[in-house]
Amino acid sequence: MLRGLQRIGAALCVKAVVEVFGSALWKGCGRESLRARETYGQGNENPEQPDSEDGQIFDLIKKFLSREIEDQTDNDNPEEPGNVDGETAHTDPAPPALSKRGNYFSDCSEIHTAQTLYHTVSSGVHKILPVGLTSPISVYCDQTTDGGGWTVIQRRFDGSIDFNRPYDDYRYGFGSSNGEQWLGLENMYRLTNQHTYTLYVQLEDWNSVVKYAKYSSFSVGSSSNYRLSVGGYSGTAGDGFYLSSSSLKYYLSGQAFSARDVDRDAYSGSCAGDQRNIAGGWWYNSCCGSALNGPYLRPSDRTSHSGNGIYWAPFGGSYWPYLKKSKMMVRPANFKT
Ligand SMILES: [Ca+2]
Repeated sequence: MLRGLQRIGAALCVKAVVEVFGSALWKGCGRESLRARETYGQGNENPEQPDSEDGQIFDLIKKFLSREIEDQTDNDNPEEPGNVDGETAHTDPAPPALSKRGNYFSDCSEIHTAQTLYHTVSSGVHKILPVGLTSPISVYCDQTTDGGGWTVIQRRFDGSIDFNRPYDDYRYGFGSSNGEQWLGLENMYRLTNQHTYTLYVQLEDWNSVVKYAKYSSFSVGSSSNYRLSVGGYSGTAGDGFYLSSSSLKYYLSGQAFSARDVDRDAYSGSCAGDQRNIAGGWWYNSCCGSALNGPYLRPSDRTSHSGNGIYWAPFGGSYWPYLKKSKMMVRPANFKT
């Protein structure tokens, strides 16, 4: 906790300096695109450690949370057509090049820690700035499931966003942080390389049966192919990455990411491109026991040829092989609930 406070204090002291000496600089910070093209590959400086009293830190956290709440009134609306691909119609000038992570938390676990201090823990949309990005990204923070602190990286629940997209969309992200979303491989890479992260996959079928799969370690590799690294399954949904299965063709840890226009799977054809039962970008092998970015299929869509939808093979149930909701989210493995 002390280390967390020091980190948050460091972040907020820099913000305080900005507020005092450059409040006008905040005008452009209201909204940012999910896309990381402009920040991709750039590093960031860490703020200097402050020499703060706890009281000062708490006051600064309070100010920060007030700012976050104000920002939420300006969030993306998934029902606005212009926001479907994650872009916004906002016309404010681009954010100033402050290039200080100190103005933002690095993930939702830090926000949970700050909210806990003020008994204001709640789920919602925030902007975070993982190490390696120079512009903040908008994410949904799940602060209730399994102790909270989760940064959502994939979320589907109503089929409002089309997930049948080319590789570059998967690379830079699409959707909206308060709706259905794919956060983007580049953002996932930056996020999950800050610490050792845990992955929580929450799934729900059309009978409202909810199950989960939790992995003690999870990371997305760098831009060469965004390899999946995952281990330590526990949960109720079964291991959709097939980490302990004898079915090696479904073993997904270590696999590169493929999409309909980029084939990096181990199959002679293309799992994402020409398999009738599979669609959507994923870390395919040959091919998979899971594909959470598949087409959004409702029970009424079911035919003998409808194939897989949001697919997690070991989930089972009446509506196998497709699900109603999926949510993938990460938090540091050393997070204390
Ligand atoms: Ca192939």
